[in-house]
Amino acid sequence: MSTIQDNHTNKKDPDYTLEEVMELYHRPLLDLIYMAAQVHRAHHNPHEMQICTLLSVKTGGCIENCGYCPQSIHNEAELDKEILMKVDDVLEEARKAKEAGSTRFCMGAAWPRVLDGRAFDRVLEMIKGVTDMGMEACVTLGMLTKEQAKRLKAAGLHTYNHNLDTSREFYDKVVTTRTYDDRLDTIKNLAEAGINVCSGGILGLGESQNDRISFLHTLSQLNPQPESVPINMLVPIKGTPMEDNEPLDIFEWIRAIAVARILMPKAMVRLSAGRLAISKEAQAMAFMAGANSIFSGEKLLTTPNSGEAFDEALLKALDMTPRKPFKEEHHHVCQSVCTCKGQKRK
Ligand code: SAM
Ligand code: DTB
Ligand code: SF4
Repeated sequence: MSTIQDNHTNKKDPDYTLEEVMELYHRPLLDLIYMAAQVHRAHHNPHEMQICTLLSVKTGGCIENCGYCPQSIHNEAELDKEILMKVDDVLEEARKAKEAGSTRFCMGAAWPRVLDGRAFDRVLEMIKGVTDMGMEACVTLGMLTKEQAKRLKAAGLHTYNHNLDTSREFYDKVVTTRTYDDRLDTIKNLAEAGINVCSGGILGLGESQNDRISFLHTLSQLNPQPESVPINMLVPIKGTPMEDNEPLDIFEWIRAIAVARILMPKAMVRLSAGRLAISKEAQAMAFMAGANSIFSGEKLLTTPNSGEAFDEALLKALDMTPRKPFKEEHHHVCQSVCTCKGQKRK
């Protein structure tokens, strides 16, 4: 692609070079938001917000040394560690989340990688149960092989979360027990098994603007592009090397969201960790810039989150409604009883 046009609505596959992403990123902020809003409106209903719920099904004790993470054994964060939850307890939480309006239920395990065995079998049961409830089941379990990805697919998994987190150039300032290419290999295994990939990252790790640009460019070059892109703002946690990080300027956060939306028009762009510290006005600006999904509920994995009351009031004030569950959407399209479990979603 040689030129950047302001109206991307006719483009099938935006394919920006690093230089073009850089040019985009540095545009006047309100022009960038305006452009992102146009892309957003061409691909999504701008009045709908997808509500997702997170549950940590296995907490703490992870051998990776991610500098931001309270669950790493290398950090000294205060944490209630928990072994893998029982399937029934997880499904009870999923039921509550569905009642509260969630359409996606994400289960996280503090594993560096998936190991075959009873624990993985139990997670497969959790996925089946959540899928049968009509919710999108998503898991984040660390690295995995192609064979394991196929088993997740067979269990009905909708999406797997595996973040690139930051740029390749900055990666070893954040974690050294694995490489950027390890992350990309897992993403490749997921894509080859036909699983939707949810991949995003964290802003505020101490990275530069160029790191954010490089990170967003790499994400957009994944083939296929991620189905969803979680944008986390660092939650600085006592006992981690990042506890005293300077908070990132909120307009940088919005700028990155707008660029993510333009580069990945069809993706769900999800405001993930860090919303508790972000004003409702800034969140509304992020929605204007193309964010269309949030994690709701009192808790993320281990840290507090804006509760349902806050989110309900925010959506009401902005005249937005929660997005419908994917099964219902399919019923609406085919007008018949659906047996495809949402796999043939329009
Ligand atoms: N172990 C799995 C892995 O690393 O892929 C999954 C769990 S991990 C907790 C999921 C994501 O949560 C990380 O990739 C990171 O983006 C985000 N995260 C963890 N701690 C965070 C923090 N303190 N602030 C913001 N985001 C955080
Ligand atoms: C993602 O990118 N953010 C979510 C989800 N994927 C798994 C996790 C945020 C975790 C924030 C820190 C915590 O609560 O432990
Ligand atoms: Fe935390 Fe995941 Fe890193 Fe483990 S691999 S320390 S759970 S972010």
